[in-house]
Amino acid sequence: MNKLDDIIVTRAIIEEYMNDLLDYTDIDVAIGGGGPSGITAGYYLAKAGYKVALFERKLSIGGGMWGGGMMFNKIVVQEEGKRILDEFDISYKEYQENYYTVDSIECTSTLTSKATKAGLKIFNLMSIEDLMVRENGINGVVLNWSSVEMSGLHIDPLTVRSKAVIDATGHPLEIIKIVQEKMEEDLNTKTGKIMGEKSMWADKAEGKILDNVNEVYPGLYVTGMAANAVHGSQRMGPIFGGMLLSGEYVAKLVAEDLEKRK
Ligand code: 48H
Repeated sequence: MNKLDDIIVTRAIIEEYMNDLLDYTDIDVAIGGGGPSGITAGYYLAKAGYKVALFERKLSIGGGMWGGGMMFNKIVVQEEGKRILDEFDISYKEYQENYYTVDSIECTSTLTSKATKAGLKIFNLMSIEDLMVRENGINGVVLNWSSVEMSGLHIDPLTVRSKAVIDATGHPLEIIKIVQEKMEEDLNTKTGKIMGEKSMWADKAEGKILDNVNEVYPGLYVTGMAANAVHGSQRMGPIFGGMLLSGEYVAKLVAEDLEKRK
């Protein structure tokens, strides 16, 4: 083994991380939440050439996908979602017509690996605690370390500018909640407010999810479970086609918007 210097290891980590963080202070798209919908959105946006960062509160990426259904680490994907599994080269087994089972560990880790290789930058252990707002709507995200949030220490956050923000925070739709609490204008939902998630009905929930992906406030898009929750649709349990497809679809909407703004 070559001789090693502990301080070079330390300097390498600090310098490389700081370089990344500085490089991502002004970006095209900020995604809040690293569950399946956020990672998929990040993959397609990065693949299309946008500068995109995903901020995830937890240590691990993957949100609610690792645990499958009630800790049986399998998920189900229906026919329509299969082409996304193929895009990522994730294996699946036909259980019966229209129902494919997927190993949730392979699925989560492969989504993450392919997305980061496509150019998605992931910052874990950071929470979006607020938004940067200008006359035209949302212009960025306000971040703090999750450990600061968890410890309740009074430490001011830092801000990243982005042309668009995606709420992929799942059931609690945390970013949209900030907008509802702090902005005076209505949200782009039927009632102008958060309509709230309804009880389990997989068929309805999956049938509605792509209709629920939208620009819910100027500059702020919603995908994944948060899309059904903001528009008052059902939950779907451990079937994940809608999460993957809504990630792909929100990426398309955001890319179209960014092209128009050029
Ligand atoms: C940074 C944050 C913040 C914040 C939260 O819950 P997720 O997996 O989200 P989706 O929508 O991609 O997938 C939903 C799916 O996992 C699920 O729960 C399903 C299908 N449920 C159906 C049912 O019936 O129950 O991931 C969201 C991620 C998590 O990792 C959070 O830690 C993270 O967002 N997060 N990250 N800043 N303010 N809030």
